[in-house]
Amino acid sequence: MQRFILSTLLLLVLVNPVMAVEPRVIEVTLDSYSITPDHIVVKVDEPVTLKVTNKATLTPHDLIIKAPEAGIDVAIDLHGGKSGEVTFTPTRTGTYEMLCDKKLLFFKSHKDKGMHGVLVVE
Ligand SMILES: [Cu+2]
Repeated sequence: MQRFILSTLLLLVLVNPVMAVEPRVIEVTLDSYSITPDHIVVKVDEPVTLKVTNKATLTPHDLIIKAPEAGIDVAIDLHGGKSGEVTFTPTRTGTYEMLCDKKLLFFKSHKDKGMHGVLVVE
């Protein structure tokens, strides 16, 4: 009987939705000059991990999403071939710009060359 109670308690803990806080993992690839996917949809109050890889051989790229009002403050700077990740929980619905803000001297910015997209929180 005690064993039954213990296993019932364990089951309750396991199915408790409050315990289910594993972030959703989304893979993002940076390249010269693209962000893939360039349209990411996440849910408000759902933790999300962005695993970001810079596929370019030499060119450094970064991923910037600045929306502190929505709990989002992403800035990952990656040398060619490197990966990094960031975890956050969006707190407000909306559409937020993501981009690479690199720019070399008088050349066009990476954003202008195509490295931009949107993070949609719904
Ligand atoms: Cu870039």
